[in-house]
Amino acid sequence: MKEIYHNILYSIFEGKKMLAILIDPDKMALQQLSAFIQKVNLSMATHIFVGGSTVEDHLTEALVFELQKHTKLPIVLFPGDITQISEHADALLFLSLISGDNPDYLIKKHISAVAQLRHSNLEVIPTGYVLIENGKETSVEKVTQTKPIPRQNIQQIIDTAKAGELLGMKLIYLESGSGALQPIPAEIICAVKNELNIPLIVGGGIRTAQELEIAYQSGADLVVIGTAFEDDDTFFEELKLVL
Ligand code: 1GP
Repeated sequence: MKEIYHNILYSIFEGKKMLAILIDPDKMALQQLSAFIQKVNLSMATHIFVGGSTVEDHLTEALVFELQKHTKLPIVLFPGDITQISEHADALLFLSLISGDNPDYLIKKHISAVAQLRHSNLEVIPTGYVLIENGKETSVEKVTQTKPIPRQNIQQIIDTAKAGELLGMKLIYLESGSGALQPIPAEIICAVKNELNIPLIVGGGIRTAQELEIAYQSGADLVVIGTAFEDDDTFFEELKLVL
């Protein structure tokens, strides 16, 4: 399946919002997977993202291999590291952490990944990853040793996202961090969306149907939610009220 990006563009053209459910291989036991995925398949989810800041080697491969048996939804890798690349997925967000100044996460890890990607069938989607401060230190911050952009620096956030687009990235991902105390404010989503000509992903700290609605109404094309499902899978029921 090499149509993931095209289908994202097409959904936007049709005015359809997208939801990715994020599964962290470190937090999801394989035995729980089948029951969880049944709920995902019945929900409004359009994508499954797989990844985490730190994941034990081979866990991603095992999880993705199992996942593809249970769902027809596109499986998109959202890796914290090159050890999280699996051939069994459909696409890879080739993330460059453009809000930070750590060369490892801007280009070096990407160079290391090429040996694996050169002959791969994965659809590789270059993605500008923009980390925004949320009130507490997140694992992305710890692992990447970068500082998020303060949420009041709206112009810097806009310019960073736009620079990603001008560099040729195909998606911008505004990230508040997994388990963030607060999601990205509507004002920031709106301001960034107004400047971009490429799809906008928003994630981090979204725990209610209302927060999801606000993200969509502010301009997010695709929203990513992980923790809310990990903490309470009745959240699937709450989501039925959206859209
Ligand atoms: C994290 O944006 C994703 O990278 C999802 O965040 O786990 O807070 O939903 P949550």
